[in-house]
Amino acid sequence: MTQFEKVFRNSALHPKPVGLVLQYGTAGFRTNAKELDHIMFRMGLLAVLRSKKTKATIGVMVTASHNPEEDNGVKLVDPMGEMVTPSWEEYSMQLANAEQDVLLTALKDVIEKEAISMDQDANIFIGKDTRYRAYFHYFNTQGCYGSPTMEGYYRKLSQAFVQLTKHAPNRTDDQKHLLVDGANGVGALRLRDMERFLQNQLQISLFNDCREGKLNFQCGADYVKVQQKPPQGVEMSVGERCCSFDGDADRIVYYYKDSDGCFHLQDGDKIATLIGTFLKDMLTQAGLDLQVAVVQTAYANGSSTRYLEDVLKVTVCCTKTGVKHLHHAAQEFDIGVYFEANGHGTVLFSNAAVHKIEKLAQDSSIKNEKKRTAAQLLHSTINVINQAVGDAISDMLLVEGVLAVQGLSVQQWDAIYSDLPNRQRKIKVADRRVITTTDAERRVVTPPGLQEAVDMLVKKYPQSRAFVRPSGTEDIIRVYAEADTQENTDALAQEVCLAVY
Ligand code: NG1
Repeated sequence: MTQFEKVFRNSALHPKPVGLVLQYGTAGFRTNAKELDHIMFRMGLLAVLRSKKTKATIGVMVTASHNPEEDNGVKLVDPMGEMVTPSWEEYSMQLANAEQDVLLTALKDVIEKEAISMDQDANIFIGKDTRYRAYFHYFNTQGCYGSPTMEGYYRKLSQAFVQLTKHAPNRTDDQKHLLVDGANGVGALRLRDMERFLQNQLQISLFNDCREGKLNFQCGADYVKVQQKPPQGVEMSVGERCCSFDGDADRIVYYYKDSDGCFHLQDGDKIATLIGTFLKDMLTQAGLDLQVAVVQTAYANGSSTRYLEDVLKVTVCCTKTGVKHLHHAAQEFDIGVYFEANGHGTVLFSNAAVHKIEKLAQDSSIKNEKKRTAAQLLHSTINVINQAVGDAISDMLLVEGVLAVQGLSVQQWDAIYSDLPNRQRKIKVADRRVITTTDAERRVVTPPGLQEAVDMLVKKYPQSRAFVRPSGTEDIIRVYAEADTQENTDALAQEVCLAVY
């Protein structure tokens, strides 16, 4: 039996429901797990072709990130830990949506277009969540950022973190203490394993740690960000620093409760601002002329963008939602800090920037102590970061390291700027593709008239902004609004929802 005959026969065991069409969205295929059997089989086939083409290991990641437990998803990961290149997203849709009788034609079409040698070996690495992703991206970097094993990951990040804290020798136990909500996901399991490498420089109280409770249910970074309230199961005292991972641990948000019981959220925008400020400071002290840029999406709070542009004076760019877009934009700069407001992100250093920093950090002829320290701090910062795509543990250690070195409390960090009140809403629709957008998803193109309606509503409220876009991961339309007060924000969000219906 030929290879193709085997594929044909086995594909019949994973039949595609006739007529079902699925999109490769922001983060691969993602929907109710019941609809994904044929998709998993076919993505396996495509991963093999991608591996033969690149002559490298390709990742197949099975996760639905922050989605509820009944959903699942799959995406392909390229050899450097990045999302698969866009032209292969097209192939994945051709394969996924081919009816059974034309599946082999679709497969042979990819082989021919990409001139793939079928004699080439293929290597596939499969990852899954508790329904497992972020660490997997790190492993798939083939050793570029350190030894590609779990222990290699723990050691590299922990050592860099401990190096950072050596520049903050007088931290109290309170300053070292952090409450972590693991969202009952893989990040909780990994953090528990990793703690022993942190040499007591971080004392973690872990909640929602997979012992009981459901993945992402009333906990996790998405819940905290969207609901703007603490997760269930975390006992926080006034002023205590807390953070939440999402289910597959590629997002993190921070928060605390003040003496009036008010909840304060430090989301991806605040994390990007904290890191951007620190990097600019260190570069100035080290006398290094490297350009820092911050990449955001339409969901970035308007106050954060204003602070970054007007006070910090760094380049800010806005891309479409989804880390693959931010990652790509951040690669254009010496140092590109990118975070989605929901806490998904990392920092990228160009090879030239890494080289300059390393050279300076190792230069024993530097007499100026401030300069030498800054170069060493920058060097440890590079090592604490998972540049493959970012993950919650690496981002947590980076934030903790920066707060320690800068001597900042969570309240002082929060006070760098004040967020504008904001609200996100979801609208269920029959077909989200009726809405198309432009300008990094900030303006609607179709249906006609909708953008004009949104523009009129926005004019009613001070300091306001609103936009409407189809989700790339769920069958919904998302609405975002911000304005001077929470009341006005909620009214604006409601009015924009009505304009969409
Ligand atoms: P969609 O569903 O396209 O809005 C969501 C998040 C993205 C990104 C992806 C991948 C929001 C508003 N959107 O995308 O930022 O994280 O999921 O998980 O948070």
